[in-house]
Amino acid sequence: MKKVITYGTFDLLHWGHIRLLERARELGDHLTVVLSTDEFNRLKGKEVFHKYEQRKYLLEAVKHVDKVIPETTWDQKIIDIQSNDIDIFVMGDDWKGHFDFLSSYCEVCYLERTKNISTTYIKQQLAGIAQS
Ligand code: C2G
Repeated sequence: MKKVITYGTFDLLHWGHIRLLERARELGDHLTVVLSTDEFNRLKGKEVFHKYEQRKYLLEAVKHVDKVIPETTWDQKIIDIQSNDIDIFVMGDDWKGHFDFLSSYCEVCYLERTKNISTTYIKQQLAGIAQS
């Protein structure tokens, strides 16, 4: 079984996220999503709309996702890869180069980020509607 792993906040889950998850899952037979906790998002400087349990619930309903575990620090990736017998680490290419060091432990794959959609864009559009 070829096991894939990816990381993220996945707030206000949208089709750019789903396309990433779909393509990541297609690289193997099992996809683990390591989901940023609310505390870790504060460290990342991200203000989330949906809390961790809600984001986890949404991701677990996605057919491409097999397992969801928490991301609490920047430094857990090697342990996650080793303890979950991961073959491929996947991120969107906005992270290109940042995780190349993981190639000592597994294949590292950056997938093209989906254009014209982001959680920030959704929030901005909704804020505009609310003000109009
Ligand atoms: N993504 C994408 N296309 C978009 C938006 C996001 O492909 N339009 C991808 C990102 O590249 C990332 C994943 O979806 O691989 C999750 O995106 P975020 O929730 O924004 O994750 P991020 O805050 O980048 O967290 O340790 C790594 C961090 O936890 C990554």
